[in-house]
Amino acid sequence: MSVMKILTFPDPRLRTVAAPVEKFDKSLKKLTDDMLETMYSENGIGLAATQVNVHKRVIVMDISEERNEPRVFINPEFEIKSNKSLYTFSEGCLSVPGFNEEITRPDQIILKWQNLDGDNLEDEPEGLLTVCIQHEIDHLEGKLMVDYLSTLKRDRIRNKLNKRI
Ligand code: GNR
Ligand code: NI
Repeated sequence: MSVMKILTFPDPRLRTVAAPVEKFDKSLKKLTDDMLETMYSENGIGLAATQVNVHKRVIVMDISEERNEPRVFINPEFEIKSNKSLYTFSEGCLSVPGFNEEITRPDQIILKWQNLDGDNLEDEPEGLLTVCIQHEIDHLEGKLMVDYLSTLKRDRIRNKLNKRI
């Protein structure tokens, strides 16, 4: 396994729309192992392939306290069950390091995805998983947490991150 380099905002490669996975082979398993190692090494709760410059529809996640429940979502999609119930959460992003921002999202969704064998799965998640999966699917669409903020806030974050190096 190996730790991969994470792209940071405003790297234009984070704006790439990821392509669906068609081959459920060994190299897909290796990618998810490397992504999990990368996520754990950065203490993240999720990681989208886009963030490691692989433009395929692959997400890894572990929202457990003990950090021993790795999950893999291939070709994930969600449908909003109801827009009536919204949830505001202070989100962080490994591609926007050092910033936490409150973001409001629908919290009743139907989630569909495939596992590493290509089996189709479906669930109605709750709580943190609902927030995290929407955050990660945004990455696969080239969308970032900062896109939910005002232009002023986004520009401030961009300036600070540009000055960092
Ligand atoms: O580690 C992460 N924490 C987090 C907290 C609240 C909402 C979403 C997240 S995902 C983030 C890791 C990351 O950047 N995934 O893309
Ligand atoms: Ni993120």
